[in-house]
Amino acid sequence: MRTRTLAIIKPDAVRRNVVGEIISAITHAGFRIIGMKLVQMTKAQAESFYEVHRGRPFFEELTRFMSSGPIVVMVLEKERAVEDFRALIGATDPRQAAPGTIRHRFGTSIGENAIHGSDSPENAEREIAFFFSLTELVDHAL
Ligand code: IDP
Ligand code: MG
Repeated sequence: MRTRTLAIIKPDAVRRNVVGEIISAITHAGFRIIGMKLVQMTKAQAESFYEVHRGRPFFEELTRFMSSGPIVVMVLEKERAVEDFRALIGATDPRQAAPGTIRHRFGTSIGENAIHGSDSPENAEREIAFFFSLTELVDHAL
């Protein structure tokens, strides 16, 4: 069964002009893009998106960074989308991420790690609804 996940190309990667290379890696890995937009979150929106991390020592740095510039938000579809996308992006800290993963290739630090991927199907649904309405998602089966 095809499932969905939310991907975000983070402000560091947009600033470094590697959006095209990252999208290429994603589509070559077999994901279908069914929604995509370029947006800039406000600080309050970033705090809401990362609500689960409120209280963590890096919450302020994370939400400041995620609202610091444009991001590319995508809804991706694939068999086991959540698990396979987490494998494609690699460990949170780019130095720990396996060679070939997106964070290894494009991340620069644990905070500025180039890309986000939902960590469970439940969180994927919440995160997709945070950025997209139903009419903004295409149906490749049609
Ligand atoms: P994940 O993105 O791999 O799921 P989480 O632990 O959920 O990692 O953290 C969310 C995001 O918060 C990370 O992708 C990273 O950008 C940032 N982050 C996590 N830990 C740190 C830290 O120790 N310092 C700065 N930023 C961090
Ligand atoms: Mg996480």
